[in-house]
Parts: sequence; C-alpha cells; structure tokens
Amino acid sequence: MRIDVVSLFPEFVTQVAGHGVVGRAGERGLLSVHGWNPRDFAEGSYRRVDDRPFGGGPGMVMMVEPLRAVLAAARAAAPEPARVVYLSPQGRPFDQARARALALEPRLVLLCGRYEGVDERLLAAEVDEELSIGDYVLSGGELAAAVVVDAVARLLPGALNDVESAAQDSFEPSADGAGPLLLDCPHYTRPLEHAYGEVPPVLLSGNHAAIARWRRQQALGRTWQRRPELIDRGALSKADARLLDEFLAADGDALGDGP
Ligand code: 9D3
Repeated sequence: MRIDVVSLFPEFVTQVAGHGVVGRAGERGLLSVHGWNPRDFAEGSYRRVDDRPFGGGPGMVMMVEPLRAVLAAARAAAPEPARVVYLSPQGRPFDQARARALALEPRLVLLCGRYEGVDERLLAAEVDEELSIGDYVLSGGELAAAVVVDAVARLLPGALNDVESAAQDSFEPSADGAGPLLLDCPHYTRPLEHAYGEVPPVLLSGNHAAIARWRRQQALGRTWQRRPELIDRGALSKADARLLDEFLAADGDALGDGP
C-alpha cells in the first residue's frame, strides 16, 4: 500500500512510518508513506495557502488552489487510483471496521486541515470520505492522520509478527465471528513478589483451561464495567453470561481486579 499525506506539516505524519510496526511494514515493502506540502504548490512570493473566511468570523480557511495542485501532484505520483480521506472534526468516527476497509485499498491520500478547515468546494470535488478520530479538539488533522496510518499499517498482511497477531486485538472479531468485541484481560510478568500487589494465583497454576476461563471472565467483566455499550448482555452465550455474573457477584475484588 502507498499512503500520501497532504499537510502543512507532513513530517509530523511521515514520522510514524519510521518507527515500530509501521516502520517494519515499510522495511518489508508492504507500505510506503510520502509527505506533500501544499505550501510547495502555492503561488507568489508569500506562498499563501490560507485566507480569511467569506462571511467574516475568526480564523483562516485553507484555499482551494494550493490544495488542488498538491492533490493532483500526489495522485500523479503513482498509477493506482487513490481514495482521498479528509481528517476533520466533522467526519464519521474512525474505528477498527473503517481501518479494515481502508487496509484493502491500494492507495490512500490523507488530507490534513489546519486553521478553521478547508474551502468546502475543494472537499466536494476531491474528497471521498471524511473521518474524525474522536470527540475532542485537536489543532489539525496530522495526529489523526498518524492514527489512521498506524491502525491501517498493522492490518496489512505480513506487518505483524505471530505474537502480535491482529486476530487477538480487543477490537477484532474472534476468528469464528462469534461473541462480543471485548477489552483485553489484565497482564502480569516478573517479579512474582512486589509491594504493589500479588499475581492472581490461577496464572501460576499451569491449568491452561482455568487460565483461559479466568482471562475470558476478566475481559467480560472489565468490558461490562468500563465499556458497557460494547456488550449486549442478552446476546451473550450461556457460558459468557455465567462468567460475567460470577465476576459481578465477586465485584472484581476476589478476582484480583479491585483494591
Ligand atoms: C477551534 C476551532 N474550532 C472552531 C469551533 C473548529 C475546529 C477546526 C479545526 C476544531 C478542530 C480543528 C482541527 N482538528 C482536526 O483537523 C481534526 C480532528 C479533531 O480536532 N478531533 C478529532 N478528529 C479530528 S480529525 C481532524
């Protein structure tokens, strides 16, 4: 996959392609990330990319022409057609399902806004999809674009090593497609003894069935307590419903989830 990032601060986004899983996807030839600055396509000695909003009001708006030119150059840099995604607070919520869909594209262009946003005519003519990463205010689309690059890159076939397997992630449906999407269970590692507390004894038992049961129960209980909207209690399997009831009866405490 090729991702072109259009931004007044392109390095802000292309940086994520130099580290960790995304960096490795690049080394493995699964992904390339390229930055494009609209300022390089702006006219005149001032190289203006923004202007005051028609109708008045605070802030500035990114102009059509530098963005049209930079998008044309980015599109022309490779033969495949590109899906153009505009990161904006007005976008549909980005989630794991959108990440999976975008990971199937041969090319993406991620358009990052600054100031109050982009002239609507440019968006109507050039943008296929508008995405937000959540209900909080950022200073621009760059961090959101970095989030999209990271979430998409780790889904490219071969990007993850076996132990990192995307299939185990909280927001990925289970292999058989059954059951709710759950938050992860707690994790522990050495040392066994620490002033901050104990390791749940079941994890030391060597009983793999009991460990799997405990982890499933923790995942169900924590999801119910922290993200109840992810669980339709009536739709749980009998086994999951029992695990959750047992977790709630113990209120987490006896199971090592409480103070
Ligand atoms: C203070 C400016 N606001 C006026 C009411 C509107 C506004 C414009 C531009 C708020 C934020 C931004 C910049 N944000 C993004 O470009 C952005 C974003 C976000 O702020 N939150 C969540 N997802 C995204 S994706 C792009």
